[in-house]
This record gives sequence, C-alpha cells and structure tokens, in this order.
Amino acid sequence: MPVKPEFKVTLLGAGGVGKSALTLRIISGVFTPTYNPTIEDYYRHDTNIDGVGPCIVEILDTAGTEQFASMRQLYISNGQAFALVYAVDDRASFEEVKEIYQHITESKSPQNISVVLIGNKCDLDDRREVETWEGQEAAKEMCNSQFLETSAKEGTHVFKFFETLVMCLDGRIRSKSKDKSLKNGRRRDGRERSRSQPDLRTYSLSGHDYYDHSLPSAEAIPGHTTKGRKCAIM
Ligand SMILES: Nc1nc2c(ncn2[C@@H]2O[C@H](COP(=O)(O)OP(=O)(O)O)[C@@H](O)[C@H]2O)c(=O)[nH]1
Ligand SMILES: [Mg+2]
Repeated sequence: MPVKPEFKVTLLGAGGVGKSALTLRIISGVFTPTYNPTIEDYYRHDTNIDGVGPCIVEILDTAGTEQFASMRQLYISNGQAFALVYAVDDRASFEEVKEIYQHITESKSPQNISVVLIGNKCDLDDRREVETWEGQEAAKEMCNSQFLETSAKEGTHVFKFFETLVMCLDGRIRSKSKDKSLKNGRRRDGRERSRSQPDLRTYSLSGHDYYDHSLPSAEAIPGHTTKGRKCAIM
C-alpha cells in the first residue's frame, strides 16, 4: 500500500475566536456552542483532499495567544502550515493574527511556510468589527496568503479552508521536491487522481488519550454522533 503523505496544520489565534470549533467541524462535522478554553489538542486526521489525494493531516489546535505565549516559538518552529484565525466580531483578535504572522516570519522565511488567514464567525454579520476587505488586505500583506471567512457554527467554508491549507502546503512541498511524477500529471504515489468522498476516519492523540472518530463526518452524513473523548495536554 502506498505511504500516505503527512501534513502538519497548526491553528493559531486569540482565545475564543473559534479554533477548536473549526477543528471539531473538520474532524467530526459538529458544532458545540460551549466554550472550553483549550490548552492543546492534537488530531491525526486520515482524509482525502481533492487534488492531493489520501493523506494524513496532523491538526494542532492551540490555546489562545495569551495562554500559549510560552509555547508560541515551539508551535511556530514545528509548524508547516498555519491557519491564522480571528473572529470577525472581535477587532483585537484581528490585530493579534497580524502580530502572530510577524512572529512566524521572524523565525521562518515566507517561502517555507503556508498560511491561510481565517475570519471566523462570519454568521455574526450584525456584530461585525472587521470588514471582509480588511481581511483581504491583511492576507495580501501576509505574502499574498489565502483568505477565507468561515463560520464553524454554520459550516461555511470550513472544509474549504482546511483543503486550501493542505493544498498550499502540498504545492509548496511538491515544488520544492521537483517531483518528476507531477510533470506527468500524476500524484506522487503514481495513482490517478480521485474525486471520491473524503475518508473522514479521524484519530486524535492528546497526551496518553486518544479519540476514535471512526464514524463518518456529519458533513458527509448529516446528523451523526461522534464517540471518543478529548483531553488537553497539561
Ligand atoms: N456564532 C459563532 N460562534 C462561534 C463560531 N465558532 C466558534 N464559536 C463560539 O465561540 C466560542 C469560542 O470558540 P472556541 O472554538 O472554543 O474558540 P478557541 O478558543 O479559539 O478555540 C464558543 O462559544 C463557540 O461556540 C462561529 O463560527 N460562529
Ligand atoms: Mg480552543
């Protein structure tokens, strides 16, 4: 069996902007309205991204900026692709993602990172403090990063943001490795591209505990329930 490529995705941003909600949407398709400040959650997500194919994505859902200051450097140096998340109803969180981007570029060159800027909570349009054009401008200043407004609550653009980030990362790795198979229009494992539904089995490792999200995502099959438990690394 061909070895699946592995990608690392790290979500960074202020506390309360919806990093965990977006992560849970991606891995299990559900939205939880409660707020449990994250310390750190780590997921191994077995998925199938259109244009990339079957792959494993490690998702690191971090604590808010104020909690993770001491961990920031570690997240940045270990990260490959970053989702910089702010909430459209929270201008301070928008300023924070710009600062985080500065921190990233202090230790990594823009050519060696993939960034997607995310304006989450776009369902809260009536409470908006950051306009869409401001997000677009900020993304341009972040070395022309991709920009998306999402709603973890309504599921808007959630999988798209995940897909975009993995595709950016895959594209960067491919162009670096100058994979000859690409020239033949084939995937790295030599098989034809597939447009099949994602395999949304998800495994989460967090400290000594794990999830077994072997159920399909609600985005594929609406109304499913997820089993497993979550534990933050202390
Ligand atoms: N209206 C709305 N609320 C959201 C959305 N995403 C997250 N939330 C809520 O915002 C709060 C913080 O979310 P959470 O994911 O824990 O934020 P984190 O600290 O960045 O991980 C929770 O009460 C969520 O239910 C969204 O897209 N829309
Ligand atoms: Mg969280």
